[in-house]
Amino acid sequence: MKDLTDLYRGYGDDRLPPGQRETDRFPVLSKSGTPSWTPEEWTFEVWGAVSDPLAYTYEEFRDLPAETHLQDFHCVTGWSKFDCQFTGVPFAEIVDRAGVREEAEHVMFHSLDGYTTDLSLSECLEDGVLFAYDYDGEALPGDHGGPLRVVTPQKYAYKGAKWVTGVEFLTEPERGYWELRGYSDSANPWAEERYS
Ligand SMILES: Nc1nc2c(c(=O)[nH]1)N[C@H]1C(S)=C(S)[C@@H](COP(=O)(O)O)O[C@H]1N2
Ligand SMILES: [Mo]
Repeated sequence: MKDLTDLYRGYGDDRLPPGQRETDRFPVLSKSGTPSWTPEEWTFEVWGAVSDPLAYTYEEFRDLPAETHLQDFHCVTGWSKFDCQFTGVPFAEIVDRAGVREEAEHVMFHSLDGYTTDLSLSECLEDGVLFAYDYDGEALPGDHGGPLRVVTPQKYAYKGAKWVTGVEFLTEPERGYWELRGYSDSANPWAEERYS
């Protein structure tokens, strides 16, 4: 297991970002409820500025090299949950497999509920960005984005798309669902980048 709970040291003095309170619960936050979705009908696709577009079934995805991380989770609405154990495929693994082209700069995550969120490619390659399918050693619950979600411990959690169905590599920045509606594009919790 990789312990990333000291990742905050690169951003600030305190593990708890300013203006956040710690909770032991794991609240659910979704723009429009939990879509019904089973691993059997799920495919995960990678397209855009790549030389090898990818498509995986859930089984195939679970066979990719994976890591288990201990990491913190910060919601822009003010709660933080420490010590979340996520297992999944590091973003960099997908970049390698898709042969992401040199001109790719930005990334858009797409989800079953129509949610999107964006990050720069370099931010996605930071330690801790995972396509996670297990939480605390068990299949990720549907409310929390199962069968597959993204986690971004260095960002507010709206950067982590639940029910993720694909990743699009872009040659120029574009903004996702909340980013278009006033939330910060950079979303650094230690700089309290909540709104833009
Ligand atoms: N597909 C999808 N992903 C999403 C959201 C959403 O509404 N749809 N909400 C985001 C927000 S605002 C947060 S805080 C986290 C919440 O994750 P949780 O419900 O597991 O706590 O998911 C993010 N990912
Ligand atoms: Mo959020």
